[in-house]
Amino acid sequence: MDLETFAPGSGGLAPRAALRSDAPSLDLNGTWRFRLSPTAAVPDDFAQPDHDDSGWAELPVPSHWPLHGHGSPAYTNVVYPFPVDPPHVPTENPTGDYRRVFDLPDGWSGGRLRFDGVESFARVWLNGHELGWSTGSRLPVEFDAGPFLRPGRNVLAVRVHQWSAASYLEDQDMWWLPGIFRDVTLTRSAADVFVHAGHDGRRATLSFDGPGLLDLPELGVAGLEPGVEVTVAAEPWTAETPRLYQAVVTLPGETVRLAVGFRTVSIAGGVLLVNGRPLLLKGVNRHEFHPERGRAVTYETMREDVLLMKRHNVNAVRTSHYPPHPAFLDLCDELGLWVIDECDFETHGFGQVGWRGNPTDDPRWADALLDRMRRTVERDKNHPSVIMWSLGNEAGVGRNLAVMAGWTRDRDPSRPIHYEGDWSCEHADVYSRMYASHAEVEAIGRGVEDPLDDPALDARRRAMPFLQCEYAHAMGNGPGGLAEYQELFERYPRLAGGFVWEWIDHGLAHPRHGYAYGGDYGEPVHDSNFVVDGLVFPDRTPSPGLLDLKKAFEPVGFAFGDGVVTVTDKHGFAGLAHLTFTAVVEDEGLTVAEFPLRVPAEGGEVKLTGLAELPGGGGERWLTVRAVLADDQPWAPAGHEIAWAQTPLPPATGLDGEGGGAAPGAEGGTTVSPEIGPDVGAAGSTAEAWAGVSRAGDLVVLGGAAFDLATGRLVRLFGHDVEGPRLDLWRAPTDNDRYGGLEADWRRLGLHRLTHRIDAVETGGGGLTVRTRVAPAATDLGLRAVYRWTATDGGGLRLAVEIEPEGDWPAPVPRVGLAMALPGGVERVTWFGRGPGEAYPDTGTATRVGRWSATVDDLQTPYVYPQENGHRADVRWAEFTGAGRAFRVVGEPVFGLTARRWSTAELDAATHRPDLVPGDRVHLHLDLAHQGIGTAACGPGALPAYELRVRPTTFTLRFTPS
Ligand code: IPT
Repeated sequence: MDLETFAPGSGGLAPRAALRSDAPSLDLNGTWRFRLSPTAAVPDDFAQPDHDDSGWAELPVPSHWPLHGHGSPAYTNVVYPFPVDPPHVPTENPTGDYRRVFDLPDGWSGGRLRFDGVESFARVWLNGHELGWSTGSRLPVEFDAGPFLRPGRNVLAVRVHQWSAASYLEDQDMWWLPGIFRDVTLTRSAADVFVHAGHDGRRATLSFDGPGLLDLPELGVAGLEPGVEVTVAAEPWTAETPRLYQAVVTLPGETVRLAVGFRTVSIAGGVLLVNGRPLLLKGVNRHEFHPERGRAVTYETMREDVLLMKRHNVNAVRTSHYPPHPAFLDLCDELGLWVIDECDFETHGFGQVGWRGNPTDDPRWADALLDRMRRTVERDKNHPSVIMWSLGNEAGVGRNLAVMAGWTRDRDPSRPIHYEGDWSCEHADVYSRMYASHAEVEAIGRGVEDPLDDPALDARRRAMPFLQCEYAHAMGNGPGGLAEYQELFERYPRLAGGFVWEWIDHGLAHPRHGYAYGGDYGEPVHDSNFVVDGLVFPDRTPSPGLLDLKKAFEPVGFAFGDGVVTVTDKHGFAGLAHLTFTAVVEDEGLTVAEFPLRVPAEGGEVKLTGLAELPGGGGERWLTVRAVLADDQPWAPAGHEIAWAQTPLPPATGLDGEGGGAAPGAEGGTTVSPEIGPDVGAAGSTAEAWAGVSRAGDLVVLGGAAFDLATGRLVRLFGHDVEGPRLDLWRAPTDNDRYGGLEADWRRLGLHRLTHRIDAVETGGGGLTVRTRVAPAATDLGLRAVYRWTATDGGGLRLAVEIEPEGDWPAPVPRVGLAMALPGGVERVTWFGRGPGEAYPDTGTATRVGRWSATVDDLQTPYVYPQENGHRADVRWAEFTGAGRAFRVVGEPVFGLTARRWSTAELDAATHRPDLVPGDRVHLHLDLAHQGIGTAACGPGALPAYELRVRPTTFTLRFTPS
């Protein structure tokens, strides 16, 4: 049966461009009648116009039926959720029957029924006549409706099968979501036009193929005939300067309007060029996704994506792994993004069976694959934003690639062809890879990569520009290593940049789980949370990873020298004239001066004078320079920050410049008397007095604190019940720790179940010394940890923890720090250090030194799959307030700060956001160091410089009442 044939469809019309036409069209979206059957073996009498569907459900079109209570979604990444036996599909094949009655407007005749996207197999009837069937879920198909349309009432019936032979070609890493999920239209437009608009940096040319005559009034073009090229005085289109011109093509039965952008893509000397200038792609991979609607995204959602990308310095999109809704490309033209438009094609699951039977290399599938490529190119060929065609993703190698590439090259020689799955690049024009390490990217940048066996292919590939179609897997906490990749991309002209994997977490809104991922719908085969690996959370809130990406992608560079800042223009095309520059001087995070910087349009050195003479409040002095939009842009308002940098300055002369202390108006430690809890105070009156230390029953009292005499653990601090700081090496593994294998090493070592042996609790020398050995069971590895507590002026305490490893530690450790618990009444943290967001050794480049404040709740980064998060880096001091009390922790010189209302064990055990329930304590981590984040969930782990190895060290903090 058709469901199990290699053919792509039957009855569809030749593919053509998506165009804005004045021909009448009827929007058939809306509420349809719907019936779901468990198999395909259901009579098709429902297609008859008089069929009684009164007992059927209603379903919106466009939508996916599993998101409307019919069946459920299922997620797999690489593997097929059915046996690999092409072209056969399971008998259990959810089949959705759709009916829609519409009235034909008076005087209407002829037309085409257009489906912009149906997953995965659609058979279509109009008034009981079968028009044909189609596959290619993310591709349009049109059927000639003319002969079967009737005046007045018409009945459209569509049968959609979830599984078909075509499902083997659609093994993308995403939810399987059947249904009519894009628009359905009856249109009388039949036009097809291919506009060619080039620009070599000086000269623009215009021509087109198709019937009709073209006018472009703004450029004085009138009545241009097909096939005739004219030179015009057009400004170039670039993603930075998306200049569009409105053209009108008048055809016999209709007039179409196109937004024309003039640009030329070329490759010269192994460098990717646009309009003769090098192009650096600062890209993301975008799946279409909405947490309630799946891939049935609205215009508002598409626009939100483009705006968010533009606001975060993203300049390119790979439409992974299928052509997007056509309106998305209109938005890319209008607002400016470079696009790699990818065919709806992936056969990754054949990799599981040694690529046996891969459709890519089976001639029986050639028509289907060519059909997909044609429908991609024909639909999207007029978009200036589209600069490359991609044959698909992860489809292995084989002869059908030649068929797809050959046709494409012939049809559109103006755009290079991309395909990552064949590293020999036999059919591609650019060398593309995914998740290559920094070292390999550098070797490719220098042109010294390992050769291919075939010398001719090797020579060809060596002359190609290189891009990473996927890198920096943004799953959970991370990605680490962005800045280092960007540095390489900017250093070597052959490197044309890349596309971070991926834009959005595909977490589906779920009544119990918050956001669902693979397995939450009981799928027997699934890939868990690998579908949640985006730069924005499912609701499109930017994650810290997106903020870091914005920093890495900044199109302006700053370098500080002696009394100067050198500003570099890193735009490809736009220059700096649209930006204004400001500088601010802060003393311990409080502004002491703010002034404009005059930066030449092409960049250069700007003198900074008089900064040392500025009077100020004391403490660390920092200069921050910023580049912001001078005027409103269509994608962001004036004042929107594009780039920034910071440098420390010498502190103001003649004032207290000691870090960690003198915040104007916020420091008064010497006048505050230490408060010890009433219980301690009472016992204290009979205490045996030691030098600087006193004894109160089972407690040792020192400064404003009390310790358990037996364990040496802190129990009271400035009136708070606390559980004393003790050494901690564990963190709730990140996705990168987990999938990259570090978590398994750590659990094998037992780092999540350290024991703390107390060897001695000693008083003397005005302080308390607690000697311990911290070690997991069943191993001879351990750390000697000596806690030395001393009193400081004003009732405070200093803690120096000396750490001495024993044994041969085979792996990096998650963290080295101190964990303690505070009462739940602690609500807010104000700190001077890096912020406002989280930062780990190889992430958090978006954070800057300043004074920040947040509630404990707001310190959490709500990763869909709970994991280590929220660490604030390089904290000089932090003040904890709540329940009418306050105290400070001061670094000597800095520490890492994490505070949460659940323990690390609870965070570790949680699998969805709602699992995290606030308890009655605030769990505080004061860290010396963390293991880097990396991107080992898919790709390289943390670079060696960011690995945390245990070594002898001392970690010093002060606790002060305030
Ligand atoms: C790569 C896929 O192309 C992408 O779709 C996604 O699945 C990503 O992995 C992981 O999230 S392929 C992988 C084998 C490198």
